[in-house]
Amino acid sequence: DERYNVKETEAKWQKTWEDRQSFLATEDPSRPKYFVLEMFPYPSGRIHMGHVRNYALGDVVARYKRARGFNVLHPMGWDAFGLPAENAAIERGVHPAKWTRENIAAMREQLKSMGLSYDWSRELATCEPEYYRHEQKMFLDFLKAGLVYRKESWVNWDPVENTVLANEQVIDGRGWRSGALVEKRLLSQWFLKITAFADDLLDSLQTLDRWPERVRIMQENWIGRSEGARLTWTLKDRDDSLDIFTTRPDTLFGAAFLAISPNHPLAGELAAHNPALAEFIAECNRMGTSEAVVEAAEKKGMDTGLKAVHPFVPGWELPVYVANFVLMEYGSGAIFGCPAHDQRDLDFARKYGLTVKPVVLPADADAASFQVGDEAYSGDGTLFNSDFLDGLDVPAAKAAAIARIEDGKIGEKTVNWRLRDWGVSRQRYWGCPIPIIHCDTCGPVPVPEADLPVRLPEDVSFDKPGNPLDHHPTWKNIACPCCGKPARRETDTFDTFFESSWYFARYCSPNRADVAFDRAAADYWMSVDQYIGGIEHAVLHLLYSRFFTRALKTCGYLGVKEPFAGLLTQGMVCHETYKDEAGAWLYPDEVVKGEGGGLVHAQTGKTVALGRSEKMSKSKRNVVDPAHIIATYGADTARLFMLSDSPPERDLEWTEAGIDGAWRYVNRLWRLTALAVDSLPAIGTAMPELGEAATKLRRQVHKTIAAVSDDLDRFHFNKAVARIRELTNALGDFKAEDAGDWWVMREGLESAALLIAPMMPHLAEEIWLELGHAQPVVDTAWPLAEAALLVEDSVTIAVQVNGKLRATIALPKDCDAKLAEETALAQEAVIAAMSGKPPRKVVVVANRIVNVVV
Ligand code: ANZ
Ligand code: ZN
Repeated sequence: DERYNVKETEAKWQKTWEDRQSFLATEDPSRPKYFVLEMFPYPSGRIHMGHVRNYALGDVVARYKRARGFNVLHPMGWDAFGLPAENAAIERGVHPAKWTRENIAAMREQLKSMGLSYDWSRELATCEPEYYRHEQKMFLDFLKAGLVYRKESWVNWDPVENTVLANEQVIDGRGWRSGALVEKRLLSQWFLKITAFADDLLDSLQTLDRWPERVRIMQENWIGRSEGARLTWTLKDRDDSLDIFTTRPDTLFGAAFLAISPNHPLAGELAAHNPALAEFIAECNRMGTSEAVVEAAEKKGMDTGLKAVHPFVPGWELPVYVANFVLMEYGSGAIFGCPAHDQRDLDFARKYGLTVKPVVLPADADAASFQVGDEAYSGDGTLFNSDFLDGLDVPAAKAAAIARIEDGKIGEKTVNWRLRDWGVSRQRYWGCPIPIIHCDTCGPVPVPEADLPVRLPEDVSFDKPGNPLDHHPTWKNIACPCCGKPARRETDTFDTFFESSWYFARYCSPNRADVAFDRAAADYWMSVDQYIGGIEHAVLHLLYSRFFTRALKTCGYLGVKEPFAGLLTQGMVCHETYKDEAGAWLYPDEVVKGEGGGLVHAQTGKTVALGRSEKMSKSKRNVVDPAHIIATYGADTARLFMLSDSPPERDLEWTEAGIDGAWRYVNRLWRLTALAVDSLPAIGTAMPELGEAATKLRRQVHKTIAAVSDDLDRFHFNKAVARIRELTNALGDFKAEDAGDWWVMREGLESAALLIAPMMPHLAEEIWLELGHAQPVVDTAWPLAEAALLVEDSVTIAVQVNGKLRATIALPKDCDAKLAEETALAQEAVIAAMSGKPPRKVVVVANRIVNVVV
């Protein structure tokens, strides 16, 4: 009894596809194109299960679309700049370039062992000058187009290492290596004007109907369009005034205080003469001023002693606080607080003993008794306690308040965006150099295009903390392109999101040295038809890419503005967690079932505690190495399991039992074919008379074809797998006796081979070959279901041409005349009988006959 030799077989087919260049894509206007892309990996050194899932999903789509006649582009590359390479350099003395390139080589082999249908001739790595030179040019073009500017902005500063830290290097407010308390510093940095496209980035979300609703909402919230009003308050005993932004001008009569950001210029001015306030501001800054930090922190403030005068009520004076929850980067960095209708304001008011005066009455409440307790009321209702707004509903009151503000010329209706411009400067070595030269006379000067690329020097040392580009003896020094005097190169590099914001389009013409994109190729392939990747990129990467595509369109690089027409966000791969008696995490292969049935340590035999299933992560050790799985069971088994149990959007639970099941299935299907093959009729044998059982099986074959096609169209991969398994069971249970039975058996096995091919391409090829086909599955079209077999009742009817019987066809009982006519006219014998003439008349008698008159 032969066994399936998975190792040899998979290697053999991978080589065959490579030799035949099966996945080489070329622009071909005669076929519909399909660009399918998975998010490219960071070359950390080894693939993990998240990659396996992501790439298995993408490969099903690519192979399926290919079989359906699409001209498929399915490329792969490396998101190769970033901090881990620099850390490896610092910790282990390997150069980031060497580390990265070796990791790429290792991971490329791992991906190849998965049998993915990539066009490897289009591979790219973002750390190579052949790639990043184009983004330097883009940056300069964006600069010309007014989409780039320079501005002071805060960075994390490690006072012990004298270096800027990335956000992920700040742990609990301290430098990750020095342990020193991190400070904030202002640095001049480059910004991309993503806000220039805010409206369009928001509005166009409506057109992305093949994106998950959830992701569109996340983008919408991130862009954060707020309609409201800007309103100027006069300050008592001062000449200047204070501008605030509010989305609730209707609640103005419930105002209790004003508050400004600790970074507001007015706060700075007052602090100069007020040490207590200066200390409070310093405390706020230590805590961090990012939205996330502010959200989580306790709301605190300090009274400045200033009074602001209410815009509608002369003589009504309100205190002005500096408050830690007011962000300088939003609106105008100042607010009025209405405690009754805003939770933060309420918490603040309770803490500092301020008035809580409700002004919006909920529909079912009574004006005389309505009170606000611990919860602010932010819902709809009718205005009360509010002078000229009394009796209006909230939208009407907003409009009325704004009208009054505009009449009095103390402000106006405005729209505010949460979206900030994108700061792209990083004080890091392993990134793309920003192509700018700083001259004391001329200021920042773009590197002349002829001098691109600005290469990242590889002869750098990591002995000192900070950016090696700053310590490089010569690289920085360069003559100013404008005046020729000695000047300095910009030593900052781009945020690594920069590279991933356009890589997808580079795949259209990755080997063009002179331009980023061959315009004709980009016009042919873009947009990406299906993008697949993790939900963790649902905001930044996708938004930056959407912005970049628009900016590139503005500068004439591309013709489309949306990079990704379809998006699939996959769930995580999870595994149980284990801890030993001392509370240390254990790897799954350190844990076995003990004699009593409980879990024990494989070596020590000590009891192991089972924890809940969580996303596979090194920190909890609940990881299974794909390399090990592929080496043991083969790529097809791993791929099948990745697709089997859960829909792609959901989390997937990795289990031993699951992978065993997939492995057994691979072997079962192979054996089934091997056992049957000698009894099967030759390829192309005409269908004999079928018995009842054979007819029934044949129906199931065709129903499976139809249903699996439909499942794959909708990315219901787990359902598709389940149906193919059912079909396999039916074929396995079938007792073939006569010629008709074996004929259907062949049809069933062939269909199974073609249907599993997107999921298990190696096994599919092997079976297909075993069944006698010379042409591999990769070059074979997707099977089509016969419509007549999809309904339980079918009828055989005659087709006559000019009164002569030419064919009989099987049709669904009571099917519509159009299907009958189409099927009849498609019969070879009928076409021959018509000898090239068009039908003059086609008469369909339902369930009986089709008469063609020529
Ligand atoms: C008064 C008011 C009363 C507000 C009320 C809300 C409810 P979104 O929707 O996010 O745009 N705000 C304005 N600028 C701020 C800043 N720089 N930092 C922190 N908060 C700020 O939120 C707008 C609301 O957030 C504004 O409307 C303002 O508080 C506050 F019953 O004004 B509101
Ligand atoms: Zn100069």
